[in-house]
Amino acid sequence: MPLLLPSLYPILDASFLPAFERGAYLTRIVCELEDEGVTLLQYRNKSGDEAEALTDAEVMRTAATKALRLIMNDSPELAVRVGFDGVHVGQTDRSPSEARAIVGAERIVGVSTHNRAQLTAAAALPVDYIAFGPVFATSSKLNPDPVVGLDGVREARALTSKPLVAIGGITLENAQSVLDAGADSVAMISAMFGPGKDSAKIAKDFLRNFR
Ligand code: TZP
Ligand code: MG
Repeated sequence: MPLLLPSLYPILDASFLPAFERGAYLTRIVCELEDEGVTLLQYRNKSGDEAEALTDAEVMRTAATKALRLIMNDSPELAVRVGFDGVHVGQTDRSPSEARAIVGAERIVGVSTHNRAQLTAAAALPVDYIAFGPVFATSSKLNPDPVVGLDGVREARALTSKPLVAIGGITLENAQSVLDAGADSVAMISAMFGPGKDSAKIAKDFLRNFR
């Protein structure tokens, strides 16, 4: 059965986690997002070591119920080890087929794509969803691929019937245009997390408008 993607797919980047009382913050954010109706959440750590990712992920797994599906970025091994519900791999990580072999049939496997060739290739792979972007300019990724724009999302939609996640520069303000272009779900990092951001309130406002 195809995965039913929620309209909102927050990605919690470890760079936004506080140095002080990190575990308490993680527990609170996971519980608050779940209370607001978030059902899919990715953990992404591009700077810490494996021990840090493992510790964070264990806190998240303990805080979340099974109603909130937790996705590990990059590492299928870590996803299995901490009991996450899936893994998200990029073009330079393990291949989706390798990831699938590691996490098994029941867990979610998602893949990042950035152009038409990657998207078409991904459509034939054992993935539950395809992420496509950056839709708009982003500062959350080092050396991002060229922006695909709303036209890119429309083209992606026409090229695959797999669940489609749009990513890159998406905010509460432009989300409608991205969903209208055919995305099933929007992933957001910097629009949801970071200094001064009330992530739970942003999730609530989003889901009130776009559920
Ligand atoms: N892949 C394509 S764009 C991007 C990733 C991981 C970063 C998205 O972050 P933001 O802050 O929502 O633009
Ligand atoms: Mg990756």
